Amino acid sequence: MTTSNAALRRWVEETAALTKPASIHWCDGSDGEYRALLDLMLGRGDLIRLNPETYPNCYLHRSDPTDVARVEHLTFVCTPDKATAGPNNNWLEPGEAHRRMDGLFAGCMQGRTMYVVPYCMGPIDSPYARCGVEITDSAYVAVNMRLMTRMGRAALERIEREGRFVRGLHSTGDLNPDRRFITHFPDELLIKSFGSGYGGNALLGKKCHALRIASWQAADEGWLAEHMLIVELESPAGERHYVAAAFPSACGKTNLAMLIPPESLAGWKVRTIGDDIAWLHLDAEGTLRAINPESGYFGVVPGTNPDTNRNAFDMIRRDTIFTNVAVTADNEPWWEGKGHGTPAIDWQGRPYDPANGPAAHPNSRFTVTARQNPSYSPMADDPAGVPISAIIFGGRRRELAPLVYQAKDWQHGVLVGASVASETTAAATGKVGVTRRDPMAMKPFCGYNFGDYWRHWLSFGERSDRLPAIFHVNWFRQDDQGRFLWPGFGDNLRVLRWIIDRVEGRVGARETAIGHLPRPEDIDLNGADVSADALKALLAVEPASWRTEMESIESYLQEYGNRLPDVLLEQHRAVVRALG
Ligand code: SAT
Ligand code: MN
Repeated sequence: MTTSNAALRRWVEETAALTKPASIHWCDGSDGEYRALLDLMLGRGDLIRLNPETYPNCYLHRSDPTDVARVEHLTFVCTPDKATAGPNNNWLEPGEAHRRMDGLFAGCMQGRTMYVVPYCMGPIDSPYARCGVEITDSAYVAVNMRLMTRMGRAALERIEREGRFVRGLHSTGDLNPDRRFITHFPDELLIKSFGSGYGGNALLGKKCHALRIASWQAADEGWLAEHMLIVELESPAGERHYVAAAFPSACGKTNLAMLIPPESLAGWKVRTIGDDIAWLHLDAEGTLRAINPESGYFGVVPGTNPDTNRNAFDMIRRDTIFTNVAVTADNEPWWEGKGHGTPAIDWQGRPYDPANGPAAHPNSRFTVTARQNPSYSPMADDPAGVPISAIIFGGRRRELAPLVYQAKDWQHGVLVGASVASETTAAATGKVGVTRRDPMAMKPFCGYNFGDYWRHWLSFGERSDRLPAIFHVNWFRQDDQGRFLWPGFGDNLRVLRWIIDRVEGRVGARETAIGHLPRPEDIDLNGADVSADALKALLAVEPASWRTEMESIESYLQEYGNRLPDVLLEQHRAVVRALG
């Protein structure tokens, strides 16, 4: 196979000349190709077949133990000018970055197959979708890209029609952490990633393309590329709403996108459009419409069980690739919080010994096509996307942030998004549980200066008067004994209901300095295991703590200097004044 697109042909030739692969394979995305790649990896021991009776067509991949999460300190945005990348990114001068990366890539595919993986982010016939090509020497990447994106022939045909695509060059190299770099060249629509075979470092369609490069394209073209799930909610009366919600990695996006209504809210239907990324465009009427650029999920495994997320639990019973989980004596995948079974072999392939830590890596993942999701919404394939009624920001915070509040308007909502803070998780290497600012949950993923990004967000306020309302939620509040105050999971629908009622103008609110909060009677607790006292604590706004928080937000925002839009500072001052 080859292509009629001369730029792609040339790039493949140049890359082959640099990396010197033994052979080149153009991925067509067929079932036969998928099976052949799985067989190849099974033969090499890169994949282990799991119990074919209980987990048909499921496989385990163990990544290198040093290569189990995104590496933010090794991820770079290489714009000609450092200020364009902003204080939110690591920066390398593009010439220097190319030299360093090309040095690593030189000869790195000797004896290996080079896969050329054309893919489309978004429904193949959507004007909002964008294509890319990943060149990789990893068969694991190729099969994951097939599950996660619209990969293969149809994508290549679209590239040949449009002539435009993002280039992503990837090699696992020798997996030496000292020779591991993930670099982005936004104005060349180019990614070069070396030395990792894991998730967001290696599946370049996901965070590298659909967020870092796409956020840059979006700023230029007037849309938004966001780290958001998209969920469809249908009330018992048949009223439908679509909500987009941004949370940092491993804070429950997949669970919220696949939520199962509690028994007391029977009659509600919740369906998934996407679980990680949303591309948002204004249509001709000024409605904000969202597509999910992905077509599969790369979800956190630990904690998945029939009570927390029955949909996900059932979804990963077949045709799933597991990465870094443990296995039982019956060769079933096992993870902490599975609810049954015992691990025999840990995620590193050693006999399980609790002294070595958890059996499954805390950032172990499943890769599965979205089609297998019992709550899949066919609207995920609509080329026009879905109209968004509400945008939600959230983080993982044991204190301060209430269960839910609504921003006063779009401008205030942008400040609320810019102020998001969250405790770090195992999705990235580094210390877990440290609270850091993670604006719009995009700290690791915004491909340019946050100051300019917030200005871009604010510009939507001038372009439409039909924008979604903006909310902030926190499912992770704890009491002084460290117990969660809110049950989360299915019960989060109680909060989503209030949000929809606000959007529809059906419910009042308590006006506070930080925004509009529900009155306790506005959250339906019928059938929920939440005491009146807990709800009171969840909805409290403590002025003294918020004054401290606002000081910390201000010093964070000031890091962006003259790139920081004045409007955000004005919004900030208004909150401080209202706190008294
Ligand atoms: O490693 S990924 O970026 O794909 C997952 C995540 O951190 O959200
Ligand atoms: Mn994510």
